[in-house]
Formats: sequence, C-alpha cells, structure tokens
Amino acid sequence: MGKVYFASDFHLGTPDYETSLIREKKVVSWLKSIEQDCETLFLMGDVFDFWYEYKTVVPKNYSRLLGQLANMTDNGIKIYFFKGNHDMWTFDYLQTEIGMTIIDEELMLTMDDKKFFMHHGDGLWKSETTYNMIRKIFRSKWAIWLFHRLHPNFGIGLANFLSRTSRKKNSIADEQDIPLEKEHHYQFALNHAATSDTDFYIFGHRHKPIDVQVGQKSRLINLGDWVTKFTYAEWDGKNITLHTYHN
Ligand SMILES: [Mn+2]
Repeated sequence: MGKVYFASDFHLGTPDYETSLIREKKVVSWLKSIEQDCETLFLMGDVFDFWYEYKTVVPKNYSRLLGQLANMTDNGIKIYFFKGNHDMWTFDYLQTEIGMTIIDEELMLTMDDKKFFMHHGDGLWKSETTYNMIRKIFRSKWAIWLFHRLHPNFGIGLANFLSRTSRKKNSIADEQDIPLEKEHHYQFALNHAATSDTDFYIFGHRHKPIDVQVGQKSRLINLGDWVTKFTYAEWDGKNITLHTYHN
C-alpha cells in the first residue's frame, strides 16, 4: 500500500513570473521525490494564485507542474484537486487533460478505517457573511457566464490584478498570530467533531502549519503553504505527520 500526501497553497503566479517559477520547480521536485510511494495526492486549494479557463483557452503558465501531475495520473496515482478561493474557476480542463478529480467543497473519505474531512478552508464559518456572499457570487453560473464573455487578455489580466489585491489583504490576516481557540478551523472542527466520528480534519488556506488535537479523538491539521513554509502532510496508513520539504 502506498502513502497519501496532502499539500496546499502553492499560489503559483505570485508575486511575479520569476519568483513563481522557482517555487513551481520546487513543487515539481517535491512531487518527483514522493511519486515512488504516492498512491493518492490531495492538492487542497490555491495551487494557482489565479486560474481561469475558457472553453478553448487556459492560462499559458505552469507547464512544468501540469506535466508532472499528468505524468503521475498516467502512472496510476490518484490526484484530487480542491478549488481554493484563488482558483475556484477550474472547470473541466484539469479533469480531462490532467486526469485530476476536482473537488468543489468538502470531501469526506474513509482511508485505512479512519475518517477524513477535507476542505480548502475558506467559507466554512457562518459568521463570515460578507465573504461568504462574495464567494457565492464568484462561484455562480452567471458570474462565470459573464467572465466567459471577456477577452482572455482582459479577463485574465483583470483577475490577476484582483487576485493580487485579495492576497495582499488576506496575507495580513494570515500573519496574525491569533490563538488556536479563535481559529475558525479549530472552532469548525470542534463543533463538527461533537456530532461526528471524524478522525482527521485537514485544511489549507491559513498558511499556518497546525497539528493539534480537537475534542476527544480528532485531530486538526493545517497544511501551511508553499510561499514561505514548504510544508505538506503524509498519511502512511497509521499516522499523519507534517513535514517541511528541503531540496
Ligand atoms: Mn485560500
């Protein structure tokens, strides 16, 4: 039996082409280092700092990563791609061309008799009403229909700009070292675990590696990021562990 790997928040594309390319090569190097024993890979959102695909056009970047991922699925590795708040506009390209399974919201799976609850981590908390409303609009059919009408040079240019603005705003919140009990993911997991027998809650989005116990028997893992931390989680059938990739 192979291992299961989890990573999120590569934010490829930011802050500029050159810096992102270095990071993309690092991600690919990590993927090459795990592909021998990897059975399933969970890419848990914000892989791209911005992604939008038209019916016939995709962003002309990320060829190294996409090639590596296609190679892995060709070799029988199962890959799940979660929509993050930066790359929610993935439609069928990554599924049909790369062979990844696209996940819209949460994914609940049992692996090795353990129950996993996985989600990118945005929009889970009901009190974030403004954010959740914007999220709903961005994901709506008519917003997508409208965006489809824009010429890619304009549409993708505009979105890159918006994505950068949103990242700047979010990264301030991301850096805030708020206590664990105030973390939305912790509150969500605590609340959820009270009425379910989930073993592991796995999130990205916060850019903050976390591995703590929740309630009586559950654990919360936050995957950190690949902007400054290069962290990922590994499930070997018995234990889940957080690691930092060095190359
Ligand atoms: Mn995010």
